[in-house]
Amino acid sequence: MSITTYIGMGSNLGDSRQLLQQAVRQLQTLGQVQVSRLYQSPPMGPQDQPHYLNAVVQLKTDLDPLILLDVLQQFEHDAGRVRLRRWGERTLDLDLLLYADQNIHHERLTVPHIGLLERDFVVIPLLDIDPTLVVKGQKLKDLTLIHDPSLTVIEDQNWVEK
Ligand code: PH2
Ligand code: MG
Ligand code: MG
Repeated sequence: MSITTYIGMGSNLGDSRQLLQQAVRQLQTLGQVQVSRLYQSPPMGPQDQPHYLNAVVQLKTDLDPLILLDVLQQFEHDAGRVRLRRWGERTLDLDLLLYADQNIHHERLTVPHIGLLERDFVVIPLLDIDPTLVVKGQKLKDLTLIHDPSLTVIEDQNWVEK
């Protein structure tokens, strides 16, 4: 019996589109995957960095949360993970956003991901996959931040071939 998890993906260094596609293919080796549309979004944090490509993946998996975190960090490493500063530019960022409806407080991992409800580049792709999602008691589709989004769709759902 597999668990529904959501992973946020971001990149603004290197060939971001290719890096995100590769990450989706790697996630497909772990279980059944559904992918949001592909977005471009202005940077949150330091403004002197390139725009990001962002997307979200739903992954059904049997991996325990900390094992899944290890695997995500391995995928970041495989992508030649470069991260220059906090909230700054990076080649590949894979964030474990949701793990079923669990609340996890661990020194290595906080789930739901901190800031999830404030980031349109996370909330809007999540809604592509499941418009009924509720996080911390909040229906995502009722959040006001989705009405004035800073991000733009650059590809519809089929940006990764099966
Ligand atoms: N990730 C960050 C910092 N800022 N901005 C956007 N638009 N998208 C991101 O994924 C992002 C960011 C650190 O993880
Ligand atoms: Mg991260
Ligand atoms: Mg992040």
